[in-house]
Amino acid sequence: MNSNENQDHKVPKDHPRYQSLNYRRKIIEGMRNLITAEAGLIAHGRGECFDYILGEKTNSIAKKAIKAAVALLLLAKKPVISVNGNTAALCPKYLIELSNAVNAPLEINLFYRKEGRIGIIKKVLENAGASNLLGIDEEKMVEIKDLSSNRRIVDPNGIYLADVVLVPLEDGDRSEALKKLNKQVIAVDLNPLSRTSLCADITIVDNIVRTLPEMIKIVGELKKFSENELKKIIENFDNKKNIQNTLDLIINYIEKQKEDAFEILGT
Ligand code: PTJ
Repeated sequence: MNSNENQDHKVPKDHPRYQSLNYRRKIIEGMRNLITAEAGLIAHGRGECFDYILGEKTNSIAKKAIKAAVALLLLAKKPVISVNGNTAALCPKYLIELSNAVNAPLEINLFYRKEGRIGIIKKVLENAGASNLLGIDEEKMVEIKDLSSNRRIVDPNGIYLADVVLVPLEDGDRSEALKKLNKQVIAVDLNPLSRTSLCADITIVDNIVRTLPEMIKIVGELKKFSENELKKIIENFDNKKNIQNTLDLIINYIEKQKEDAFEILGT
């Protein structure tokens, strides 16, 4: 990247939307460095829009899903965390921390398999401290059934064998294919209406940059729980109800924003 481009994306720390602009910068730089797909910018923008109407914070509904997700990961025999370009660009260190905390390897799994992307994402994760990454050795990869996108290409020791898969920022088809293979799916998706959100076993409607640190914190709490206590958390979790509650939260948030806007407009 040349110095002009660097300057273009420098965000002043006192900017009221510093954090949001900083994550944008990471996605843009990620695209220039081949970490993020071009479409990753559009996906990020869609996510920002949903985050906006969720109040840009991890609400109590998302926290319930996070707790159930952590319980499921701790109970899993072969959990795997799927990594795409956006997550690698936004929060590589948190991915590694969660992977270590719940003993779930990271598997690079891309929708857009542009040449060189896997190697570059591997480097990003390794520079952030990862080891034993899956999804790297192209020659050893296998395919999962009923899926025509590139996400069908999986590691024979990872997603292929996994009982629980954490899929952040997905694109629909794969979650359905994983479900058909009797795997349990945990989705992190700011859009509560996406196909991924609606077909996952546990849907965390939240921004991945906030979800991962929250998950890591909850692992610390739930690690002391017995197997039965963890099972109880999952039994008491109702994904359908949680998504309905999220939609109600969005409706209420927009109603409130409408009132506030009318006040500003003086009507
Ligand atoms: O790196 P690749 O090649 O694997 O491609 C990754 C993308 C994200 C480009 C690919 O999976 C894709 O096109 O995804 P979609 O269909 O755009 O879906 C992404 C979903 O993630 C959308 O529902 C967004 O609202 C949501 N999303 C975007 N940013 C975030 C997010 N959810 C949580 N946290 C975010 N930061």
